[in-house]
Amino acid sequence: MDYQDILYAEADGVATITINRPDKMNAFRGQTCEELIDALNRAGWNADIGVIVLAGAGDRAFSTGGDQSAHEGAYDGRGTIGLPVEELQSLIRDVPKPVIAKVQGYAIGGGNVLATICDLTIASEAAQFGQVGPKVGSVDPGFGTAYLAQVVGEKKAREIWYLCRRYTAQEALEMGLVNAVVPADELDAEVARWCAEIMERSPTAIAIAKRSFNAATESMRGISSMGMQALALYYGTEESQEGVNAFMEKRKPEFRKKIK
Ligand code: 2NE
Repeated sequence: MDYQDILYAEADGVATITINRPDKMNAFRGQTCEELIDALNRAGWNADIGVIVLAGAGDRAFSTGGDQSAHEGAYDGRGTIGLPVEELQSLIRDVPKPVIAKVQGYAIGGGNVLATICDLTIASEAAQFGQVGPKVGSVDPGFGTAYLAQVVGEKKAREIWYLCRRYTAQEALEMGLVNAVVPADELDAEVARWCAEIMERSPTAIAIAKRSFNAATESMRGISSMGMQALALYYGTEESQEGVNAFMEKRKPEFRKKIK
């Protein structure tokens, strides 16, 4: 597959997959998801690869989630909501090797969900995390919500979703959303150090450990697919479209006016 939206590189047993849409803050469209799925399968089932790093191009964003400019109330590709996002999220869990999110800037919306699902997250001091769904007419059910609660606890996860605040890298570290925070200019080296350490460990033991961790939260996959079906219906409502339109028009959404 020729990639338009991502970059793919392999070195020293590490596959680095970079969302390469910096002008869109690395927001993903259908094409991006398809390419990420292809790249994750390529790296995930290559026995020479021991670790996968998921990153965003440029210095502003890891990813800010679904591309709102390609959305207008409904995406138009494969997958329940018109984006194969549940397949992408599942695959991060299904590849039998650790996936590390390297977060240098914003991990917002579906971008934060991708980072959350990754096995490990290493962040720069400049990174910011948060969910925006209820601000922009969306929600990421299952892995984005219920699994987040497994990671940061119920109260914090509900705060993150209901209030849509942004959190600093240090706050994300304190709530267990990231594993380490380093100065921006040390991020690449720190991620390389974690990868090198993992490469010294038994790949089969790690694969079994990953699958064992996954098994305990496997019911989230069912919540995700059920929830995506609901999300597809929600995207067809005026309430959701008001969120998308308000974001694109840079104004405050008036959700309650739309609820009859
Ligand atoms: C990321 C954030 C917090 C940045 O805020 P700020 O104030 O620093 O910058 P600004 O002006 O908001 O954004 C800069 C440019 O990036 C674009 C903006 O539209 C803006 O474009 P220009 O005016 O310069 O042309 N931009 C940022 N994020 C974008 C996006 N996702 N799609 C398209 N353009 C984007 C702030 O921008 C923010 O909160 N963004 C909201 C992100 C958002 O709504 N994400 C989608 C959530 S829904 C989702 O991810 C999802 C899911 O979780 C599950 C299934 C399907 C979708």
